[in-house]
Amino acid sequence: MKMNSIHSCRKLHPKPEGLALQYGTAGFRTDAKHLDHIMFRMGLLATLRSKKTKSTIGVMVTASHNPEEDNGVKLIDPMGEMVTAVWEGYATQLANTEQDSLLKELKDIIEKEDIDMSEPASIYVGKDTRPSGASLSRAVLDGVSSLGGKTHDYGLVTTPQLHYMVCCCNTHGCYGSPTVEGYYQKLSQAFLQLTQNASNRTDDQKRLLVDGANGIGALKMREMEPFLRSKLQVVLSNDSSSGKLNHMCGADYVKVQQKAPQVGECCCSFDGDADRIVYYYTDSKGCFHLLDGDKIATLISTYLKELLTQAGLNLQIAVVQTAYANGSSTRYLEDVMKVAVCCTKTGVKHLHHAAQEYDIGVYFEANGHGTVLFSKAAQKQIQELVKDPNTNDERKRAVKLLESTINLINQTVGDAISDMLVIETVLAIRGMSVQDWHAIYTDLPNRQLKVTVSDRRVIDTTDAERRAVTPEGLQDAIDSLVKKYKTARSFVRPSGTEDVVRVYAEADTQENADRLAHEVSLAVY
Ligand code: NG1
Ligand code: ZN
Repeated sequence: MKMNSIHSCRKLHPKPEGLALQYGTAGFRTDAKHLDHIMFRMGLLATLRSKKTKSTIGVMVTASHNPEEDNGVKLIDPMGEMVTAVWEGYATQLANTEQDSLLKELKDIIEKEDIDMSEPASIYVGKDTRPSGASLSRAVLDGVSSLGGKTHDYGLVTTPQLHYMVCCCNTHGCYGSPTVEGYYQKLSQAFLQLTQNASNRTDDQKRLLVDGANGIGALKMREMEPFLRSKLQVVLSNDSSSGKLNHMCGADYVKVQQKAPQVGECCCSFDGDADRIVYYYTDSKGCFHLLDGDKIATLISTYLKELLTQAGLNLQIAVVQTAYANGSSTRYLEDVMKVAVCCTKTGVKHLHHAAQEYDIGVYFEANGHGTVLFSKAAQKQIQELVKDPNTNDERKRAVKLLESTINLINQTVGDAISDMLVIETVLAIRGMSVQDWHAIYTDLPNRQLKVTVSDRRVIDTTDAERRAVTPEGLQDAIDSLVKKYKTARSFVRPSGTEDVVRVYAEADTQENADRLAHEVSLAVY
């Protein structure tokens, strides 16, 4: 065990005294200036997690949709999932321990988890395109080597690519090959196979404007394009390293500002680490129309439900949403589609776990982060039906489409590139335009605002964050404001990634949604 080397190495990554950070909705996230010691310590923790699980663990250096000056880090568990809540707790403890107690804190975790330090450790590291990424990922690598772990530095990759790679490694290639090329091959093969079923697509239908948020998604889309053999013509914008990451572009900008950074009939935007996607278009009158995570969940679950019926498979499908899901989407899914809908707290780890409870769990946050999970049993039934010689042609076609769709989906985490290919496939197979898709249901006008308060943690929530428990009186105030409007709903919650309180409101008109959001913001102060 090389614990002694920590003594010397830790001096290179000192913790500023008194600085306390928390492992939030998606890891640590703050101004990159404050993160050097966090990265080193997450390298240490990932090594312990690897020894404990006897598996490869991922460490992704990214701050997703946050401004370019920020950065962050999150750990990826063996199956490509987010690390467990207990280890999130260790991460916070280790991050906030003052320099002279670092070794003691590590020993505590080793003891509590009964970790055999003679086990080998293997860590996959990746980063997005932020300028701070290079030195911060070096700090992670330093942390791993301090405990004698082995690293594979993938350099610039999207967050979902690193999740995919970790899963491939720990399933010994069953999920695919753990290389960026393996990822492109797996997804493109499935996409080409699926779009063969929609041979009459016009060139216009194959053309898609992609806003890369000036981030890693643009870079990786360019790498992937040749694999798609012109079956999708991607026109990239905000793809330069000179443009500022997430600035006036990207999925978060489009969703929250409800504005298009590019004008066209069929556009989509990735976020800074390419794990989120939203679609939109501008109509002939110049009006902007958004197709967010709720619309994506509706499109995909409708397609899968139809295939299940055609294949004669009795598998339970459900959609998992959060409080931010537009009320119209929930109503459409439950009342028209007759699909079970479940609501969890914000943060993909919550949605992911809820989706694992079903044969097929489609989960999407309204902001466009999501994927589809197929249970092992469901995948087995689908594979067996493909091979069954007694399956008639109609059933066989449906079940083969299901099988290829599974290969097209990155089941480890929401993935902008994979989701984009799934959406393009569904639109092609169903012969739908983005306008047809938009018309499935009409969103309730809504508004999201950020409020800065001295301590956002005074707000505590319940009921999947839809009601505030503290401070006293806040929920009553929200309730009485909501009552003034028709088909209205509003809630507040502290953000887990920024130092703000988020306010959400929806109502019968945009003016009323804006007014309600503003009034609720004033109640938060
Ligand atoms: P916070 O900052 O906790 O609201 C945001 C998003 C989440 C999730 C995380 C991780 C909203 C309202 N919140 O979390 O959905 O994507 O970032 O990136 O969009
Ligand atoms: Zn992201």
